[in-house]
Amino acid sequence: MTATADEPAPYAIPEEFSDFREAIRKMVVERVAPRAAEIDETAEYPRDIRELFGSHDLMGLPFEAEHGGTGTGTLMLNIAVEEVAKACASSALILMIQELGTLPIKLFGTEELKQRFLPRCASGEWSPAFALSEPDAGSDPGGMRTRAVRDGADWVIEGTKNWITNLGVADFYICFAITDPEQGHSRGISAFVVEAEREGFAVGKLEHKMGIRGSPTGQPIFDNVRVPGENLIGEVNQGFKVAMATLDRSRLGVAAQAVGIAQGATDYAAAYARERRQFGKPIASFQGIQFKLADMESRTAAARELLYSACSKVDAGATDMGKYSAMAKLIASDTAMWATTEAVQVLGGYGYVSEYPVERMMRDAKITQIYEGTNEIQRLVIARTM
Ligand code: COS
Repeated sequence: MTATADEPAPYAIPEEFSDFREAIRKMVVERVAPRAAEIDETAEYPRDIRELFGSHDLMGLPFEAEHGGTGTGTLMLNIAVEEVAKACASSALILMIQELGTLPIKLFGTEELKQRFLPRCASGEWSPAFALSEPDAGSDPGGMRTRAVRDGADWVIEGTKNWITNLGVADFYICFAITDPEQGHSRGISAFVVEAEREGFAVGKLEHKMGIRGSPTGQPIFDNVRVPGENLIGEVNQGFKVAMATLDRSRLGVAAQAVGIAQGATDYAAAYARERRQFGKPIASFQGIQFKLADMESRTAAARELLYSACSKVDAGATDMGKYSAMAKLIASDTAMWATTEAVQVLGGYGYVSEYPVERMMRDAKITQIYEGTNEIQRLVIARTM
């Protein structure tokens, strides 16, 4: 079904989605939440959580049934991301990257590429990475330096990417490279699949990060990596559009992660305020705390409404999905940063120490305002449509 920008995008959550959400909630409370503090502290990629997601069919959420997925669409995927992020943002990123790193193939790849990569991602066996940014090309990926040169039927890729999620964990990297320097800024770029075992590929510097510490981020190095012509995604020199069309959809994952973090912090602060007594009463009985909690709950609910409605735009193929996903990402991430900061305030001194989860949530929230396009870039994307 294709919808235009003018059509409203009412979303309804089908009963099977609600049932699935309940099952995910239970799994998160029992299996993910107890691991969250440790994942943050050790900064180790949680392979056990990835296996858990695989065994509960979560890794299949980004994919169509014909490629081994659940075929349940964007709304269900992001409901799952939100539920996981309530307890552990690093674990939510496992699902988000499964979507971000495969969308280029889903949207633009040949059937051969789809069959080669998507089913093994849907089962959870493989995980991808999306390699667009570079040390000198963040908000402006059109200024990238990585080059790919044709050599017979192959392409040879040379360059270094930066801030790449899943570095060292990914089985393959979607690498964007300039294939025609004559075309100028943001043009003449192509997208390739580069398997991690290809000669010349190396795992470079890994970052020490403020948040999402259970997810490895860093510099993949492509030192004259040779890939066959079949690894080109979409048409040659059309890679910038592959990247933009991907981000138009994947930014909803960041929005969902942010809504989850905001709700997780709100729920924790509310429960704490009912237990914590000062001046002889639970602090939840003070209006100063009540107002904070009411605002946190309301703003998070508003962000969720925008997220779900943007997801239904993507599922309906609406022409203004990019604008809506940018708006959802902007509002949800600002809400997450604000709500987690308020949660720390509600907990006071306890909020500031790692024995309680809200300081981790506050650190995790910050990246949602930055990655998959800073919120300044989201405003630019939105303003261009007005
Ligand atoms: N979908 C499809 N095509 C798109 C598009 C979209 N959403 N947005 C732009 N394009 C196309 C344009 O139509 C243009 O095509 P033509 O060559 O046929 O004219 C081409 O891409 C270049 O577009 P434009 O000139 O608008 O590119 P800019 O360099 O001005 O960049 C922004 C635009 C700022 C939107 C882009 O650089 C951006 O999204 N930056 C943020 C990157 C980001 O999110 N990084 C995070 C990394 S992933 S963690």
